[in-house]
Amino acid sequence: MGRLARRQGLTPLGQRHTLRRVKICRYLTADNEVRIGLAKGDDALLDLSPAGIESITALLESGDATQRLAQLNELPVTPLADVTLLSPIEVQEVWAAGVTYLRSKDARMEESDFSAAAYDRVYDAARPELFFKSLPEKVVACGEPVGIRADAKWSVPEPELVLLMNSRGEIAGYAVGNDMSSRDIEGENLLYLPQAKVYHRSCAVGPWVRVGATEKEAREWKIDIQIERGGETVFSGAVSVNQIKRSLGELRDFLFESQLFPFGCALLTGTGIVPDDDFTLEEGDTVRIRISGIGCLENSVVRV
Ligand code: DO4
Ligand code: MG
Repeated sequence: MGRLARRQGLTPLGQRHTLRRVKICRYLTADNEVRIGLAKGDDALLDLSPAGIESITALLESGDATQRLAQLNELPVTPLADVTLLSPIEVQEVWAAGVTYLRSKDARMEESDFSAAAYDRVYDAARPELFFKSLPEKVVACGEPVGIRADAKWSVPEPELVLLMNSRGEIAGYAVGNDMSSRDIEGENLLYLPQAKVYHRSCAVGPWVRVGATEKEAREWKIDIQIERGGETVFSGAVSVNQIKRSLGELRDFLFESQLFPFGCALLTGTGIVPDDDFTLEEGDTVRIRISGIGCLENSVVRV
């Protein structure tokens, strides 16, 4: 929990979670109603609205999400095929950490002589790189297209573990994220980072939020990515979350330092997978990112 949150009288809960492998999502019913669902097997959801659970934010804020979900029974079952999955980011600012894996540092040092020293330095520095990534309403859901900038020549997806934190800074959920990036713009000058990272359709998160997992458990997950073009896989890669240099708690602590997030916030934790330098995304590609403990985020690519 950050200093400011403590000063505002927000207290940590310190609940022990008892349930395992609990995944929730936000979805739209056939009648266009937004609901929160609990995954039931691979192809169905339990509608949580009769239990009074109407937002992911409130559930994560309660600090006892897994306990509450464990006590539920007799909920309506909805086939996944009958709903539209929405982004789980309701009202949270979305931030991102950078250069948290060795692969990311190396790729960025190769991409730019001009900025190489900055990346080298931040990888080993006490303070991590943290940048603002997206307003909540701009986050792209699973199944919607992510964007490549029309004025960029070198665009890549960045498959990342996302931390969902409540206002007290508790890591209450985990999701799959894509920090879309324009590498030529970023490489030209570090001061262009916001343009390389923050543009229309540049951030995708979802569809699942895994609750009740510890950091130790999250570090055992594997992230993998597959990019398809015209029915062929043109890039695939994988990394273990455990290869991240910093602890997740450390990233959270820096983000919450001298900062308040009244509704909590989301943090993409950096990429450990970077395609070779001759690879760029094209319009029409499909990007599929999986994290073993969470699920799969799939998006097509459109030029914006
Ligand atoms: O400064 C560059 C951004 C790095 C980044 O987004 C990452 O490592 O994932
Ligand atoms: Mg990134």
